[in-house]
Amino acid sequence: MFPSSRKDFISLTLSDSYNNGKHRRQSCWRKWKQLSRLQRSLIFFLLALMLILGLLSYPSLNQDWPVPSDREEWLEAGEREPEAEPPGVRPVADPAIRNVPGFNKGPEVGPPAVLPGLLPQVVERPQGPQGPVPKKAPVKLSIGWQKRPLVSRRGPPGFQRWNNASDWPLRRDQLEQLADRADEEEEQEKENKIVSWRGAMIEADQGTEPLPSAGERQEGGAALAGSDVAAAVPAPGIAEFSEARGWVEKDLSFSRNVDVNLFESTIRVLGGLLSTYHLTSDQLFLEKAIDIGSRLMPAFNTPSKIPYSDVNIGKGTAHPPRWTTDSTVAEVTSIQLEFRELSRLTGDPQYQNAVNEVTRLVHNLAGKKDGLVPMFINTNTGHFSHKGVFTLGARTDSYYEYLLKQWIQGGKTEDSLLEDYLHALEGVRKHLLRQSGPSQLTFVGELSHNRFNPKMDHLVCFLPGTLALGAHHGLPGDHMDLAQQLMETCHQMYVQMETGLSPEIAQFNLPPATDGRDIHVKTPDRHNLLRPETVESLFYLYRFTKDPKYQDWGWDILQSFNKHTKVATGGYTSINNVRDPVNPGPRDKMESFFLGETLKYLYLLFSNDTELLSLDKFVFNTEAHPLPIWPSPPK
Ligand code: DMJ
Repeated sequence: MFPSSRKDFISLTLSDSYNNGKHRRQSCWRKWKQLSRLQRSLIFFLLALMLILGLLSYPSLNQDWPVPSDREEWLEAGEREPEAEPPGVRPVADPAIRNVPGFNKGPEVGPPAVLPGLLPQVVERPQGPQGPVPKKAPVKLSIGWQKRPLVSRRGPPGFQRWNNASDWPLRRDQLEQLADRADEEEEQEKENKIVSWRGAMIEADQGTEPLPSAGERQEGGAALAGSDVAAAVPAPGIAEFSEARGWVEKDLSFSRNVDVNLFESTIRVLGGLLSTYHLTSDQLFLEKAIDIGSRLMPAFNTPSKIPYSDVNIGKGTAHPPRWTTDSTVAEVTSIQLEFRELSRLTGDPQYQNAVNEVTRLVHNLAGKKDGLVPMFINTNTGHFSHKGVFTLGARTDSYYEYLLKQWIQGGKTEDSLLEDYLHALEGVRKHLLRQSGPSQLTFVGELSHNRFNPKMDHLVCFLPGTLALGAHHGLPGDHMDLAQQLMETCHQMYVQMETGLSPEIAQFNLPPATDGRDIHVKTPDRHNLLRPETVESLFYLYRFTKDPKYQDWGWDILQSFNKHTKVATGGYTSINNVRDPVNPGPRDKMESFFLGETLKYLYLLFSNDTELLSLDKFVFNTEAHPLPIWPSPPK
């Protein structure tokens, strides 16, 4: 045998060798042994310190740098776009959809209930006491950045053309007007040729789907993408809907040995199927909804009744992620609209009992800060974990959204939901709301162990829409005031970027700002995933105020998507860098929510028909799938 020094020599000379690791380890061990006791103790101390610091910063790290998880693997698999748009495919937003009788036929529901003493369906002017955020002067931006030219179009003519479904067929004068614009439309329609639901469609061998560029296949997730997007075109009679229906009937089977994420499967698949059922009255979609809903139920078999994140829908087993027994608060509190609706439709209370129990537990839970919730909850103890970080962004966002929306869904009778929602808004005003410098943009930051962090996820841009929805349903007028201020901020998160597209996360300057900029973006946060939250809120704000500036803002965003994220061979892609219009860094990946949500909200934003999925008859789940407001309160 060679003496150890000989081995050291060999390990160095064979540094490229595949088995060089063993020699390197031996060499390290030898060096370690040569260290003095003091040196070794010092190294131990430093390692222990790093470990403790690492553990302490886990919640924020976890948020900023999400660890790849089963959920993300599922999403990765489920949100791919096609290699190329098949020939002859019509865009989702094809105006023909507007010509389909029954497109807007939801179930007959009674008039929405009214909060005593407050008028519903009226957009109230700002009134009453403001929160800690002082009334701001009109935004006047002194940004040194390159200003993009303002495009002042209110939606593509193709969208406006069918702007009142209930008035179809159009009156003669409307038709004449339209004829005048025919050329312009033809031009425009080329540009607006978006994607068909086939864009996320599954090949005959279900369970695989093509990726945009390489013809690569991705296992799993096909059902998620397919159901999410099928629900974007629920118009019986149009070719693509029958194709989608055919796929659901023949190929969509949930009898598969696969782990799925409870939340994503609920909001996309269950929500999509329930919504399609309501829009079409086609029993097939209800049957499929019952199938997937029942298969997700094992997630609730936990010691605390707080569901696990993952379920194997074939085996009927559930488990938390590999690295923790925690679930994400937003995930366990944003499945209620769907499961409650499933119980109402089937008459089987098991679904609503399971999700109502989660709501009850969270309602009574200690560890909130003026109604704001931490990001994690433990499935064994049922208690919040990693306390001390409060955000309206990732991991808590839709908790707040579903408090209001469940209250609306149930006919505004479940007081504890409204209490929690109003209490949380107090918490937002008290702890998270600030104004940036120099332009006084109102934004929602984060609180991390009592330290304010002026950081806002794009995800938070759901809030203007939710606030406006609450005001529409009778909550105080200052909710609408705040909604409009936050809407302006979300708009600025787009227009201040060189591509006209928002980054995933924005950092706001707190006054006094030294460099004249309100918004900064950290390098790892410069991506854009084609998210819907801003256009979602624009839709609500436009519906309730009829202020055309919201359509203009949405139109500008669509133009920017077209300019920087459209893929020549078909579909759209997430990009790496919203600050670089020359090379935005296409990722070759299109999330299914771009079709299911972003395009749907743009479509609705550009329509002037308030009866198109009326907000007095429907409540949209967090994946933009409309579910009916119940005609009578829940039992
Ligand atoms: C959607 O899947 C849902 O809206 C969810 O609540 C969080 N955001 C994504 C899209 O950004």
